[in-house]
Amino acid sequence: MFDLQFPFRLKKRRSLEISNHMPKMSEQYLEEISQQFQIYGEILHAETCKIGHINETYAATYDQAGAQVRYIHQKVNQNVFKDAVAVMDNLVRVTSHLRKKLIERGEKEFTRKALTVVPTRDGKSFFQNGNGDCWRSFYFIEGAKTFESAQTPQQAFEAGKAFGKFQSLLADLPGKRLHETIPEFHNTRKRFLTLQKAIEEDRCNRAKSAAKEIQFALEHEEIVDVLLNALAKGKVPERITHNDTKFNNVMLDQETGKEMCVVDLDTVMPGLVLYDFGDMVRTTTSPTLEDELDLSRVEMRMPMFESLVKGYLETTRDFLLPAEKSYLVFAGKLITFTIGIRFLTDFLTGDTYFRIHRPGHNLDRCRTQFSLVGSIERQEKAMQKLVNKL
Ligand code: GN1
Ligand code: MG
Repeated sequence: MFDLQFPFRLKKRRSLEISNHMPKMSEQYLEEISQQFQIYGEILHAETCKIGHINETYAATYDQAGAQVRYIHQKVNQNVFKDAVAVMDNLVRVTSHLRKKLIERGEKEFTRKALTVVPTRDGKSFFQNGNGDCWRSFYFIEGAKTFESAQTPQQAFEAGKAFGKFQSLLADLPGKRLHETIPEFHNTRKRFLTLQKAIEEDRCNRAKSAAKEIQFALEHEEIVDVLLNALAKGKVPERITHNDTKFNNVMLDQETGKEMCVVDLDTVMPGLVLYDFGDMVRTTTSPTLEDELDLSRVEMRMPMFESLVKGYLETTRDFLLPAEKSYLVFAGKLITFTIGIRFLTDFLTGDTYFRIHRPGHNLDRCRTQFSLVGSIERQEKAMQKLVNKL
């Protein structure tokens, strides 16, 4: 499965230095797991990566014969990803295929353009410790960066291009259908039903404080089945998609600003390209962060949208069907709405899914999403006109 060997031994280690408020438990884990992978040298220090709401991620620096080399160690959240074996099976297939395709295309920097899984000493794709925790490691991609929000149309263009290319490279993945690592992940009807149940039960007695958002959500019921129906009627096909195409999941080259590598591959599975495009609209077109408190700043900006679509079409033109293209704008609205109701549901049920950093955080995130839905709605016709011309 892997083409890497482990010809080295770990040197005797000095004490591990960890920064960025790493939880104590994780310090112990990290010491332990650093020795499980086919990584040469002594681990010097590590930092928590504050990226994502789900997994725990650390960047660790190793001394390899005098050179400092970084690796990513990541603990998979098994509360969210119940079947770690399936996640890792997909991950290995997807990253191997990406690498093969990049090499075939003559890409010199293929190790920077796709994630590379570092195997464990016994050749597995992940390490499971006594507690059942699942850890995996990747090469760290140097000279590239992620950003929490897109600042320029060029960045939006690069994001569209990167995720479009990702879908295109995976279109001919051989073998069986990928595992659904989270079943019905983008089933908006199911998400809506879960919200309705949370409202009815109101277990944490929070519905009152989210009355406006609940009303907004319920008033939008008519949009939840649109893409599900299009799929059921065969108008749009299932493809291999990323399913978490947040702007901060694409690494941009630090020098050129060009797209380098798509990360966060746990939800790569069968899906609609529209869900991917929708999440790009959600996370690249507004200047704000996902949890912006000043809602007057939340805005779908047309120049960002235009660049995003152009970037996306540049890499998907060969396979994208007219029907898929016709739903791009709608998908932006739908996905923003869907993530909004997921945040709202988590707020109502006690913040058990998305990691929060302050009380009411999930409600704040929901408000930001719904403001963006409003901004998209106000510009939907103009957005559609723009896409139709491309
Ligand atoms: C989660 O962990 P992160 O931030 O990459 C979530 C996405 C949401 C996103 C909202 C597996 O992704 O679906 O869109 O938060 N991932 C999962 O920021 O639920
Ligand atoms: Mg993710």
